[in-house]
Amino acid sequence: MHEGSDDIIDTKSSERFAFVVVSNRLPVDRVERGGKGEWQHSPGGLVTAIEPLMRANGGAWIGWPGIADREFEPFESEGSWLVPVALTEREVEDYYEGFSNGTLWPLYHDVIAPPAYHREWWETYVEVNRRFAEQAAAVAEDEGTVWVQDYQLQLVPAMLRQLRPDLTIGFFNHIPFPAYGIYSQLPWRRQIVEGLLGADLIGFQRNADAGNFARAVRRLFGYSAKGTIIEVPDERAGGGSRTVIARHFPISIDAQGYEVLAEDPDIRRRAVEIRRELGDPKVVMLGVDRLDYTKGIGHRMKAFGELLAEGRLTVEEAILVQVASPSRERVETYKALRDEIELTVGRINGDYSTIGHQAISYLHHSYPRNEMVALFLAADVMLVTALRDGMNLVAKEYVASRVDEDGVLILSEFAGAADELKSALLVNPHDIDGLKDAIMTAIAMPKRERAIRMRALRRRVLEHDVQRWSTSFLQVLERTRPAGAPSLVAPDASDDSAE
Ligand code: GDG
Repeated sequence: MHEGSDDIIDTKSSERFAFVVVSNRLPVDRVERGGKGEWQHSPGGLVTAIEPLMRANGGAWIGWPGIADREFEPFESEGSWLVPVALTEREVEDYYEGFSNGTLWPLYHDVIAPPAYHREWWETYVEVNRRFAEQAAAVAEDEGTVWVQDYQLQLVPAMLRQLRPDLTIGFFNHIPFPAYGIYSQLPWRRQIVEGLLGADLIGFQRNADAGNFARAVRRLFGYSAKGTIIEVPDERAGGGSRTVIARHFPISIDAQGYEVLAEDPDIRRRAVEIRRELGDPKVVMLGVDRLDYTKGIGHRMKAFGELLAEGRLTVEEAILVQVASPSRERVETYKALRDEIELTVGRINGDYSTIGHQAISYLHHSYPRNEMVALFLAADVMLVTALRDGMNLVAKEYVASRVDEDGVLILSEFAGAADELKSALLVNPHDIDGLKDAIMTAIAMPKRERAIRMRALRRRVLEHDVQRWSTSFLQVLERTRPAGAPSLVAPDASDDSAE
């Protein structure tokens, strides 16, 4: 945690960096309390993956600090040089809540909710992307590497290449890339693809996402896209072309970090205590999601509600704990979703709970990571029923936490994680009867089968952790660099992106 940057002496504002990460949000949040501001470190998967690289290579991180209408000087935090990008309240509304979360998010998640197309939102998206690109151009060293993250910044690669053709540029898309039949709705479909093609390497979660992108390139521009290689005409190459690679690099978690927490005696005690507080039911089922319409929270509640209605389960034997962390609360669709979910919880609890036993324990809060791990350890069945999800880190966190090799993961085939976690019980969350059967199968699964499945899942997650993800991405990116440019990653680290 840092004191207000106002007090930090800016000694390095003209310094430039060999490695620059650009993401919508910085790895810290600006929090203002009682007239005093401070920076709070917000450790997520991406931060854990990228911080060691930052320390080793002298990196800078460019992003919005999470508060509108404020300007902050760059400052140092946990070995990285942080460069806050200022956004006005109107820009937050149009670029972030509007175009990113009201247009791109639903479109890229297969129009589960209808995307809104507003020209003012698009114009602000272009302006804000330009600001991020200009910041990156200002802090990247000659022939440096810039890694741009996610759908909020898809125009940055081409804008940056225009400003700084000497740079090596990577982009990673954390959410799905939809099939062309859906993508083609976007009035600015050419501009976005052109923006992404400014990168040397474009990473996706699933092979299918990379394939959808390559097809969009062929349909919109007619460029040759064979396998993972796309040839993009380049004026600078004197009528020749540049090569852009588009392939999948499934993101992961700090698996070891979760294991360490899961071995902690305090957290293990807490897991036992949670079960007791829930009334020691035979079966604890758990869902942990941002409160988002892509996560299929309503679908799993419907399935559970029907099992109670049919008497296949009772509240004495099973409880569903649903952590729904608050998310994008100013966006209309999210307000409506919250109402809908809370109505469902109220109905199911009203119909089936008893004085001593609740059907659904619904928690609309964020919890510290320790508590999450205790919940994972307390849960016999983990429900990940996303209707569409780039990866779904929660599925991997559950698996990494189960050092006891117990617990059953029910996983939607529409989550990217399903490509890797094949020993889970895979479900189609739209098929409510199938989901109900999977829940009953999970509950009845013999201990031996649970252990066999969990061991296989754990092997995958522990071997393919987030460190491996970032290393393999940067390794492939490095191969696109001109010979002789300084290296960011050790050459012997494994590249498993094509698995
Ligand atoms: C996007 C893509 C892709 C949630 N509530 C709490 C909490 N969390 C943590 C989870 C997990 C993370 O937030 C959520 O990650 P997911 O992958 O599940 O989903 P998105 O937020 O939609 O993430 C997704 C991801 O980017 C990475 O590329 O996998 O597909 O949509 O780490 O544990 N953490 C704590 N308290 C909470 O209440 N501490």
